[in-house]
Amino acid sequence: MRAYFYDNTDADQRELHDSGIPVSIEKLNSIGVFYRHLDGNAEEQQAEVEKLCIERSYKNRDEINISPTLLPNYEEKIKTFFSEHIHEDEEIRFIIQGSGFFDVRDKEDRWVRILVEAGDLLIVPPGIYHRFTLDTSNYIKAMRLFKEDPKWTPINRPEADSNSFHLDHLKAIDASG
Ligand code: KMT
Ligand code: NI
Repeated sequence: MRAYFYDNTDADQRELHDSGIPVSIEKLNSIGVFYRHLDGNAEEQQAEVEKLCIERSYKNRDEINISPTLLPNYEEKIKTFFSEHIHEDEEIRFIIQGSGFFDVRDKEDRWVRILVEAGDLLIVPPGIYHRFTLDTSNYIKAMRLFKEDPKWTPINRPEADSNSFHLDHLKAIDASG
């Protein structure tokens, strides 16, 4: 995992877009984003995932392979993933193979780019504006975890500006200083 401010250039979304200004894990935590790397082999990592599911009451999960050949409706999906959106549920993503970028908005509405790789686990809070893209390797396999039944519908910007989950998120990160 590596996090930094996005450089906002017009280059392809799959490029690094590294502004050269790093973002710390503490800063991610202050906007409600949590990160862990799960050590060990696949079995040990899976045991950690099970523990987290119990601690945070997650009941459902799926696995997704994202690449031009593996994901049905790839072009359309990749556009949807990269449209700035929120969800009304917390999202956990565990990266099994490959890599990609989650971009999340900070308190000042700047994009923070988070490079995730195999073994990385990210918790994205409800109501935060974010988006996802593959990097130039064009492949990621991720486990997506859900508290209840998968609630897929992303709510895009600007419709979500007045969404109560988004407003609650803004309040929560403001209170965290
Ligand atoms: C999202 O919310 O954009 C996603 O779940 C992207 C796919 S998970 C790597
Ligand atoms: Ni999302």
